[in-house]
Amino acid sequence: MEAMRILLVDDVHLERMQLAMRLQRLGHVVEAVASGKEAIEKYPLFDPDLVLLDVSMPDMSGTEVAEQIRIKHPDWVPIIFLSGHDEPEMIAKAIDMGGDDYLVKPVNKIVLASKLKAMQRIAHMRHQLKETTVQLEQANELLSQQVNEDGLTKLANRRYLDQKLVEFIAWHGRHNLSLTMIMVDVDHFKLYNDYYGHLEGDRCLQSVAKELKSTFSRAGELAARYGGEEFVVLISNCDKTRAVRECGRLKGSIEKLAIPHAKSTTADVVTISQGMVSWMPTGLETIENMYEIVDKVLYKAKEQGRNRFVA
Ligand code: GH3
Ligand code: MG
Ligand code: MG
Ligand code: MG
Repeated sequence: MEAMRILLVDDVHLERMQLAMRLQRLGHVVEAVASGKEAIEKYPLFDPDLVLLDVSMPDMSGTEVAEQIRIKHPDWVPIIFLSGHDEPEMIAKAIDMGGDDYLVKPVNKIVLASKLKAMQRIAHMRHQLKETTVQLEQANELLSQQVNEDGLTKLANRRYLDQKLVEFIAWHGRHNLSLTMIMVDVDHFKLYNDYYGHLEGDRCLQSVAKELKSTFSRAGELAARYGGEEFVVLISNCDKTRAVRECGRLKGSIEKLAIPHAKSTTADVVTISQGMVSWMPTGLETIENMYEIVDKVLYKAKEQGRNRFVA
């Protein structure tokens, strides 16, 4: 069993020193204080596994101290009361006030050692519980990140995009601001896959996604994987003039990646087509509406020859 951190509280100097020494000899780390006030101050700093608490002290009784500790620190650390009295009523009251056990002074060596052993078990369980809680929190964090992330490209996924689009529509509607939505589709991607293989296709999508992410990384901008080789960009508080600029910028930066595409009839590198809408939401639009509209605009860009954007 591991050593415990024991906070010992007793107003009588000699008793305190003797008990502290015995506890240390048993291998524990002891912080010994003389009053309830000191105990309450030391408690959070020392972070004990066990509190040994004298019942009768002049400034503040042990039961009052226990009560305070229980209120301030809901994480349950065992408290053993120490007292010269062994009346059943005293014992009952001490337990009622938040104590876990009661030792009568002078404390018998064997009784002390075995009660400490019992408390060690509790300390051990508390430590394990803490560890498990930390692990659970970490797993939870990872999970909530993964829930919103596309596995291949690490962009926001469709689920997250849908959620943000709902929020954006409502927010821009309320504030009378324009919202821009761009749908991006990789040109001749089926031919790319057929010629270079699916794995190379995945790498191509990752490169395009990375470029999207760095192009739209400011506050109020979101790049997400809509599905397959299609992506959606949302830009908050962005009118058509700026949106046109953004589309042009993206068109250029994807071309500049210079990913060879031997089978494209549009260019000899991978290109994208974009459909863009900028509008002042009424707040009543559904996301399905908006995807449908922007998809139709994208289709125009495809029809007009690809590697372009249509607004
Ligand atoms: P267009 O220029 O008209 O967009 O033609 P396209 O070939 O890009 O469009 P189409 O919809 O015919 O083909 C899209 C292809 O994208 C088909 C599908 O296999 C591929 N694809 C979708 N998701 C993935 C993926 O995660 N990885 C890879 N490698 N390919 C994917
Ligand atoms: Mg006392
Ligand atoms: Mg497509
Ligand atoms: Mg395509």
